[in-house]
Amino acid sequence: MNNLAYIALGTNMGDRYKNLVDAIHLLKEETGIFLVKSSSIYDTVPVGYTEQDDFLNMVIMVRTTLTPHDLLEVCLRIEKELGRKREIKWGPRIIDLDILLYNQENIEAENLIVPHPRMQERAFVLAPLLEIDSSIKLSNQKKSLKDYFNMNADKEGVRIWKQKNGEDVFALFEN
Ligand code: GSY
Repeated sequence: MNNLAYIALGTNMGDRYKNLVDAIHLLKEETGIFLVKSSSIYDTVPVGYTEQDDFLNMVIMVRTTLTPHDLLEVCLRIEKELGRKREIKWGPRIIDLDILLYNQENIEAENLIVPHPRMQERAFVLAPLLEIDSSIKLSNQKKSLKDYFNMNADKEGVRIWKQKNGEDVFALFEN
């Protein structure tokens, strides 16, 4: 289990909490994937195409024996298994599983770019990622991800989410 990867999860359709739990459960059942850490769950205002429901987002850190492409295959299979249909490009989704980082590798293949190309611009990715490792830095960037997060205008729309007695409760991410 020598490789360390970070995976971002996002959902804004159906039972969002169940979608996250189911996706993590299916990832943990895979041979060669071992869950090391998971962030809090965040309720986040949609970025890009804004005429859609709020998302739940989180990040997990896994150890894996899988290559980046095999890990991608697993993520795509689990998205499909949970009912994801790739219809509107930036539209609503049952579950999205994106590989953010794989060791310190830079991968530029047709179907996989790592580090994830837009991760520095997305507070809904940076907040949960920084919660797992606040000193994380991309190998090809001068600024730390914390610097990117602090510059990010979307961070107001990113709140830690929990349910208490069936009610949604929120808190801000502090770094
Ligand atoms: O890339 C993931 C899908 N996505 C999201 C998301 O997961 N969260 C938020 N807040 N906005 C988003 N816009 C897109 S597309």
